[in-house]
Amino acid sequence: QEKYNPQEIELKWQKYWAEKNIHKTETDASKKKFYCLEMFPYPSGKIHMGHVRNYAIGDVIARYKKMKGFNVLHPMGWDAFGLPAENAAIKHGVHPAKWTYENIGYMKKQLNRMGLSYDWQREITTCSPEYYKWNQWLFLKLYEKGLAYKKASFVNWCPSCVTVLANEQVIDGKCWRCDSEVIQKELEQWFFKITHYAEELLQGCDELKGWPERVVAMQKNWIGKSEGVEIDFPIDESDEKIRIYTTRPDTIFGVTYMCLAPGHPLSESLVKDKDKLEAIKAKYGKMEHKEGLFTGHYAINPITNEKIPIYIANFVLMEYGTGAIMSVPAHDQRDFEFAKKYGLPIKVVIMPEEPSAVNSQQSAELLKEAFEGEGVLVNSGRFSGFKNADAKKAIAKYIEDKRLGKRTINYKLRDWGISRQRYWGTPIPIIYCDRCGTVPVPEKDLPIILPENVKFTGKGGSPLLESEEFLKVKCPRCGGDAKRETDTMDTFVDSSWYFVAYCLNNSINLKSQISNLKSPLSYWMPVDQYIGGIEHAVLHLLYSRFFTRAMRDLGLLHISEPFTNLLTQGMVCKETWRCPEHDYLFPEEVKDGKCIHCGMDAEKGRVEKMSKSKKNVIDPDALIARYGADTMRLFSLFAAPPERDLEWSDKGVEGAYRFLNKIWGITKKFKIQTSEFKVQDILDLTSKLQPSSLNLLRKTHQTIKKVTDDIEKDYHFNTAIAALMELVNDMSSFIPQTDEDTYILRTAIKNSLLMLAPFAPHIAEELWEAIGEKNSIFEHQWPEWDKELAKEEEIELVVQVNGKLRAKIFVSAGLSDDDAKQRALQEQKIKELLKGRQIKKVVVVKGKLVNIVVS
Ligand code: ANZ
Ligand code: ZN
Repeated sequence: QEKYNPQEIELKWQKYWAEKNIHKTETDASKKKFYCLEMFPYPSGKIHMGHVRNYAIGDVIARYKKMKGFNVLHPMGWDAFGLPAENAAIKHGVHPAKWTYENIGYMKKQLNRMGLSYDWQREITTCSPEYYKWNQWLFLKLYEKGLAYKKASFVNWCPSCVTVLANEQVIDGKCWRCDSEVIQKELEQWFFKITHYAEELLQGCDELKGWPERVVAMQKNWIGKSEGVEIDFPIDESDEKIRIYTTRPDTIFGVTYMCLAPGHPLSESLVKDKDKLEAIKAKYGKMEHKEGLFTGHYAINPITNEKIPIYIANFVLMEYGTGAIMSVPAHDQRDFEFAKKYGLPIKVVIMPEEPSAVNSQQSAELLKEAFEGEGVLVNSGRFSGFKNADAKKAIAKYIEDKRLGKRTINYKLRDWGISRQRYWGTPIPIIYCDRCGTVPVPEKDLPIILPENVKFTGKGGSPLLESEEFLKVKCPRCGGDAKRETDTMDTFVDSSWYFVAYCLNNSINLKSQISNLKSPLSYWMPVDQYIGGIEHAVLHLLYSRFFTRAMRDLGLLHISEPFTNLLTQGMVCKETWRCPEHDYLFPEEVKDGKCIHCGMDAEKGRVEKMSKSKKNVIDPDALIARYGADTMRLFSLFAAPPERDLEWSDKGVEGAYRFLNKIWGITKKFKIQTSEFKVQDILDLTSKLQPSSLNLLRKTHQTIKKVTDDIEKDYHFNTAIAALMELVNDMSSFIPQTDEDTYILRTAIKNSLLMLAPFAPHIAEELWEAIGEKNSIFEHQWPEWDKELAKEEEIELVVQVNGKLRAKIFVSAGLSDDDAKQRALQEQKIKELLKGRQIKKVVVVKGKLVNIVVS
């Protein structure tokens, strides 16, 4: 008998799918659609097990939905701009484009070798001009609407390399290249006004019913709505006022100083020593090291009329509230630390209500940290004695009545800074002219192509700054000499709308879709199921939600939320190994618990996320070469539910492989025994069947029900596969004796193959062909179950108390011992008998009886 040879059959079917174009999708308004999307990868070079898991999950969903009759869109592409390509250029002298496209070529082969059902016609590569042209077009549209704008903002700056650094290039506050201290420098930057949609993005969170709660909470938190009060503090001996924002007006009697952000307009006029101001600006935003600078000026607390010193502080953000705060060291930890550092007074104005907690709060001298809890106001004039929650309202009202300020709402969400001083990104379509100022590139001149011919030295910033061919341009307004913007866009821009681009079947033309009622965008959007890593819980998902709204307002989309359901898959983990001499070891470097290099005992460490640095990685290529893609897919789906972490186990992989061999063996063995027997009516047949046959028939239908339910309910592939394995076990121990028996077994085989197909598509196709089917298994419908046959068989269970028969109950045949015990104990008659007596022991004899032993 023929052996299961995964290499051979997998390549055969991959070729078949490609030649028959089986994964191609057409827009078809007469069909129900399902848009299944996995987060597209960065083409770093090779796929890793994290990708394998992500894409295996997506592929099962896509293939399953197709068998359920949906018109499925399942595309793939490349998040191809970004820093690593540029670093490779600096290090190895390869052009970023070459590096990127070579990686894409290799990774695409790897994905195809996994047997993923992508419609490659719709492939997107974000670094291609056909794609980034539309980044530029969207930028111009946002610019027209005032949703893209320029302002000064701080960036990481290495004074010795004279260049801007991305956050990833700042390591422990130092430059990654030269190790010198990184400072904050103010530069003009482009922003997208995501705050325009802050409230809508927040409200929309309540609609995200198909998202993990944790992710929704992270989105809300990031938007960070807070309600507070703006209050004007007059500057002493001046006509100017400082407007502050606080969420704690109840603490206003405890204000002992105030702080401005280094970039606050008043900072310039209040601080004489410009060097000192520059020094604190360079440390802007570093929350761990709070630094301040006394301005020499004072302000007046408008409620108490106390005179308080004005400081500049690096932890006060210009982008939040009003860029100025009133400082209450007794009740705010940051203010407390600052006050201790600069010897500023601390005044307690809130006491905890429980007397036991009061002692340490009584005097400012005794405070070891700020008291940020709830309590009652003290030292607060006419508001003393108020509960602080009430005082918040009362004081806010008082401030409004006296016209000292007003209630406001603030969001933590900042506008999205998209300027990057990098080469490998989308050029921002802006031209600077000495006469006309900032001029947007006319639509007809798009795309602005990234010049190929540039030098990568790694010194002095973006190579675009030195590219004459790129820089020099005629002003579109006056025709005079002008200069191009050299900043490129944050690569998160690319990934904020790629899911929209896939719908356009690789002839991306957004403009033609405006107000187009028959647009494929209105058919395919939103994405029905999005699958990806939790690391994107905030930025990528928020930016995509923002872009979807912006595109809606441009008349491109008819929806507001891009992703109806979101699945964040868990990590792939594996134990680590180290040896005293060679530190972390690859799995191949450990033999019989010893390091193969030095023979010393290797120590097994914790199970951790697979990573190159810990060397606890498995190479997908090697795994496929050994077991085939179907085994790799099956294992990664079977070992844990999708949203949980998955622990790698060689035994588990072996188990998956054995299972595939088993189903292979049974199918091959029984495929030729044709039976002339034809069923007219399954139920009519059941009365004539042997009990063993009837059981297998029942089991088949029960399994179809269970597998379908598990997939439908949160994609519980692990339990679905387990059920399928059980059925296959029953099939292998079944010995058909009559034609009817053979028929029942073949029914079981056929249905197992259909259920196996989304998980292990190649072997399913091969065996499908072996049982004489002519078309691809994926053109067949997902199996249905018969309600009667899928019913769990009921059996009678005897319940004894101290060995005496006391009751009989009916339970389903497959009931676990624990559940049988619970059912027996809950039986009314038994409950009464047990009243007041102590249960010593409960004995369960599976399928027969439960005996309760009492004193
Ligand atoms: C006085 C006060 C007393 C504050 C107290 C807190 C506790 P949330 O709730 O996160 O919105 N703040 C305001 N603007 C700021 C800025 N630009 N940079 C840094 N901090 C700023 O935070 C609001 C609180 O953060 C405000 O309330 C203010 O400090 C501070 F016992 O005012 B509070
Ligand atoms: Zn001009």
